[in-house]
Amino acid sequence: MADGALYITTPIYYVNDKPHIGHAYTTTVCDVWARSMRAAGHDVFFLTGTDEHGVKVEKSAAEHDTTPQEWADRNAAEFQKVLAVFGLTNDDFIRTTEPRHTRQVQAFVERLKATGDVYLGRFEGWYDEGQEEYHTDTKARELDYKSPVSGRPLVRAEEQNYYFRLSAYQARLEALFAERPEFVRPEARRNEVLGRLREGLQDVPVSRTNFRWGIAMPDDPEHVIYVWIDALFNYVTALGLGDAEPGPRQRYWPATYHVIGKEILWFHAVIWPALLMALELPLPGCVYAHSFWIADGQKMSKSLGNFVDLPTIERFLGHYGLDAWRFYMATKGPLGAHDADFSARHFHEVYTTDLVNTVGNCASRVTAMIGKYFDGAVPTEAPDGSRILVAEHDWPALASGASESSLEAIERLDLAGSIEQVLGLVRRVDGFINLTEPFKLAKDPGRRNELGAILYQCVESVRIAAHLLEATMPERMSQLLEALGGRIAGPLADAVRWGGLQPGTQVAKVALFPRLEALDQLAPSAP
Ligand code: ME8
Repeated sequence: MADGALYITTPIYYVNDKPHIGHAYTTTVCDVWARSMRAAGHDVFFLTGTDEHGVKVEKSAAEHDTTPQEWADRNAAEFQKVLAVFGLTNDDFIRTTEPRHTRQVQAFVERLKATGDVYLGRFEGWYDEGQEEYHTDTKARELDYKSPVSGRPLVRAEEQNYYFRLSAYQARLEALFAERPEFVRPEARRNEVLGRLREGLQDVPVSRTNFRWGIAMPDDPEHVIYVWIDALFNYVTALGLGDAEPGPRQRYWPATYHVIGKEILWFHAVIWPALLMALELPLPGCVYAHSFWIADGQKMSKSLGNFVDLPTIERFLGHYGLDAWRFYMATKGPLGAHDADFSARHFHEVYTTDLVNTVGNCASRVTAMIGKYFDGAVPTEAPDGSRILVAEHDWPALASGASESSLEAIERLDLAGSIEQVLGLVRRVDGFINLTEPFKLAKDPGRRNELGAILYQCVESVRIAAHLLEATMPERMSQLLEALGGRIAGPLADAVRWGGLQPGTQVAKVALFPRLEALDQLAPSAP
């Protein structure tokens, strides 16, 4: 991964929909990564925001008897509320109706007109009105001339528009994909893009005349900049890259990760890099396209009304707590090539197995024994100067192995893999307690040093685990670190170094994750 400043982005969400699990998910994934990278000592910028222009917003505003701007304001506020509810630490929230964005989009498009990459021309194609997207003849045939999202017929449309010369970037895009296999992840998504790229690229419209709610084309205000082009630029306008004086945020470009859902991959993996090439700007490190949450085995859709929406999520938060929600998102979410099924039963199983029985139980066992046998003062690991190797467990090596693997995995955005390394360490501590039976040793005053050594190794491993899990579960892990005498300042690699916990430190007994009844329905009104 690149050194220095790091930059992670979510898609900017349409304001004509209410926030649901999908939006919360992508933003939470980025948040866990951003928190981890900050903890590791990097200079991180984490961006999210809202996509506020286009026909859909214009239409829904009219349906709600209000202006597009007011409608956008109202719904952008809903999305901002989500950030607080989920404890998200974004550094900025960009709205495409803000002057800082519109001004820079116009400047970028003007530059593209000047280079000849944007030109006025005629276009005919198969148009998906709901998605505001054109399909090629081949693709339209494959789709049986129906929208893959709404199922409504594609319409044959012809327009005089400004176009972006995407076709001119075919060879450079092919070279990009060949040279940088990590540019699109996961692998299955990359293969899909490659397949479509090989069919050949056509130029794409960058302006429309069939709606008004958008950014005017420079020097031709009859034309409004196509909402997708407007939206993609958010990633650089938030950093001020289109301004005459780009300012200090330009150090974050290029983005380390653009995290998106798989349905918007083409725009991000092909159109966006081509636009950047045309503008001679560096390309992002990786476009990461995750799969979808489905609910109780079915695709979530408006018509089925089975979106896991904000009120439903709030019931889970109220019952299990924010950290449990974030843990479930991070470990069981659809980051890989397959969709993930959200079910209340599965959520409850994961909560009980991993949080109550593993992390919570281990932390409370270890802190309770130190309370009972050492009056809460951390014992000495090796009182006679030599490390006691009990039951062939080399704890410093085990802990540093787990830390390194966990940090490596999170850099690759493998959240589940990163967390699994830490859970593995915690499970080993539990197994070690069962094996060495400190509660029996405690009865023999002659084995006090051994007892102390065992408990030191356990509590030090738990402390290291707490640091590594803090990006995912900030509330409970900071509570645990407080109980273990406070967090160690400095970069994560130092905080997780073996031996950080000083003998004599007072630790308090903790109860992190209470055993709970199952919340067995997704929605209060579900049958
Ligand atoms: O597409 N599972 O905005 P959008 C997981 N404005 N993630 C999901 C999901 C699901 N079932 N449903 C949605 C747009 N998402 C454009 C983007 S970017 C320059 C412009 C998440 O409001 C996922 O990240 O439809 C997906 O890509 C995004 O929400 C789409 O949000």
